[in-house]
Amino acid sequence: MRIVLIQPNYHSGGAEVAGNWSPAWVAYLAGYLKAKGGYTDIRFIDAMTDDMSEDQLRAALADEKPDIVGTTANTPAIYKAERVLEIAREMFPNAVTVLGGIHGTFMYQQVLREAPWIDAIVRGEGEEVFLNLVRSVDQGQWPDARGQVKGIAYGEGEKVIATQAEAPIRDVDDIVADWGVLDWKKYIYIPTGTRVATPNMARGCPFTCSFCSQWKFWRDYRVRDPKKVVDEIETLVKEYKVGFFILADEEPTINKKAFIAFCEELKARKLDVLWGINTRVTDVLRDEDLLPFYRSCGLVHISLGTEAAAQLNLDLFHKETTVADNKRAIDLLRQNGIVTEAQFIVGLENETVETIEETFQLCMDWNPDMANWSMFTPWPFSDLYREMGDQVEVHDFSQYNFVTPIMKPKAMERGELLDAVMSCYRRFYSKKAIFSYPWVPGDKVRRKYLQGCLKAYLRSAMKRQFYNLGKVGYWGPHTIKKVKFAFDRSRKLEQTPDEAATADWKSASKRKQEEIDAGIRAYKEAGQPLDATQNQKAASAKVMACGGGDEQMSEHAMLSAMGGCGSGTDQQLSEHEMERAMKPCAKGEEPPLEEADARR
Ligand code: B12
Ligand code: SF4
Repeated sequence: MRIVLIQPNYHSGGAEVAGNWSPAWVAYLAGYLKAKGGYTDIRFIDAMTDDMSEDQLRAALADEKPDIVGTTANTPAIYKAERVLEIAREMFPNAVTVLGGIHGTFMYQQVLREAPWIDAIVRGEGEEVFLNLVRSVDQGQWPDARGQVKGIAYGEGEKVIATQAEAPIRDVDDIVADWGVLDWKKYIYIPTGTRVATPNMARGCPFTCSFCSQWKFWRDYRVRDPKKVVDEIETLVKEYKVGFFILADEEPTINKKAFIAFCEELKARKLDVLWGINTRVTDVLRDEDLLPFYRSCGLVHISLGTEAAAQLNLDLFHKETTVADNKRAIDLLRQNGIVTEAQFIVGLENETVETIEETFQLCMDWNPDMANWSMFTPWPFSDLYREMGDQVEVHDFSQYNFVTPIMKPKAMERGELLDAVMSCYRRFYSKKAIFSYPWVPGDKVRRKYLQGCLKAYLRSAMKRQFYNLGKVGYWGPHTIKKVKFAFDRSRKLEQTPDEAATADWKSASKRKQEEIDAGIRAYKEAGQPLDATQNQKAASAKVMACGGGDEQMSEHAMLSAMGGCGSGTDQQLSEHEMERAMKPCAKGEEPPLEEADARR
């Protein structure tokens, strides 16, 4: 069985400008197929890093003779991914073509209609589903028995069939990556000048930010054994000479115990590696005393989802943080020698030149080391889309990339929005380049790192790759009117993923919400308090249903959140937690957590 995996050649001048990134999906799928299925003949073509034309891809594929060709797609890469599999179909009509990743997971109906040459879409977490699909092909049961492979979607005549969703992998320690499938010399991170990887410690997120798709994708929050993750990192460092990694996790710090155990283990092994994470402001505040320890373990870069300067938008995004929290978190990180990166989302309907300027001024006041301004991007499968979908005019998904203004604010042209964002970057980084990065006192590692980041930015700006500036024809404020985003207006959203299509796609928070609803109904019907078990279920349900805040809750509530769906624990909850759990959660409403803590 030969399996060929391909990273489609999609570029958009955002996060990628920091270097060439090694794709984790390939390593995790390859590792699982080998360990669990004994499938060892796995090849990888990185058309993105090698910036391959279609002819080059054909040439690379020519000698492969694959039985299965798999590719990946987030939303903007979808058309490139479809094309990759079309080429594979033309070249190897008998090979089974498979698509995985977030976009197809939710948009499988549309994708299968526009790309009927795709034999199967693997929905959600890929390892177990892909293994079963590969086995089915290997055992000659494909395509007749494909309906028995859980977690896939495929076309049958005019119909699109989605098989029952596969459960998220319970024992995540079964997931062992094989990073050896990559050609490591390609993957260099510019800020450190070393090889870079994105290993995965935790999957999923217990929060439910309305603009985000990740918590839905992974469904349950699960954490791998920190020791095993460090084993993986040790292999990355010693065997593949990786000098920098970013945890690919959505939320690596929410399970404080696991994160501390991870740091301790990493420190004990004395690996020569620096690393970074994306996390939430609230976790930084929670771990104020631990920040020096984190830094001593090599954690040099924290990217914070500060998202919006205006409290209004923080509430809209269900971020459950405040503007004041954001400033304090950045101060704490700076004091502890950790590079801080603040991320802002701009370009909502109410955006104006003035609000962007306000965001900028606030950012200057917070004074992070780095900042980025992403264009609000309305994933059709996000919750926020339900509220604002009718305002979305552009359905050319190739431009859903955080750097293109998909939404046009009422009072701004798209070119103006891009210009306002570029003005933020220009002013922010010129000031940093002159007054900050060369003078970072004492800390050589941090200084070198920041100068490396600046180099990466400048390099992509010079090549006009940053934010696709060359492609759209932006050369400064005088070109605002000439900027062309060249949206393909013929692209339509065929349908938003409907409830029926995703009925069995239950994220932990959705299931918990159902439990709460059932609990409340039972309470109302019975006209009396619930028994202990019912109470407990409702309380653990509450942890996730509100979209966060649980890290300030009791250890007990935290444990139930970590247990994922319905696992619960047998500990009793305080009366107050019960009450709070039973209270229906209005949008944006924060439960009175401090009060609960004070009582305890
Ligand atoms: C690392 C990363 C990158 C790296 C990518 C490295 C690489 N080549 O893979 C870099 C920095 C280059 C990058 C760039 C971009 N990224 Co990015 N990135 C991430 C990040 C942080 C982690 C992804 C990851 O490795 N996860 C771990 C792996 C194991 O998970 P996975 O990729 O989902 O794969 C699993 C399944 O999806 C499935 N699967 C995936 N592919 C396949 C294929 C087959 C055949 C099968 C069977 C299964 C399968 O199986 C895997 C194992 O379970 C995520 C956020 C997050 N925390 O997840 C954002 C994220 C994926 N990025 C995102 C975006 C938008 C972008 C950019 C457009 C931003 C920009 N303008 O720069 C570009 C697009 C670049 C491109 N060509 O795709 C979005 C996608 C959202 C969406 N709805 O599509 C995310 C989710 C961030 C977010 N907050 O929304 N990114
Ligand atoms: S904290 Fe919010 S934005 Fe971040 S991964 Fe979780 S749900 Fe998405």
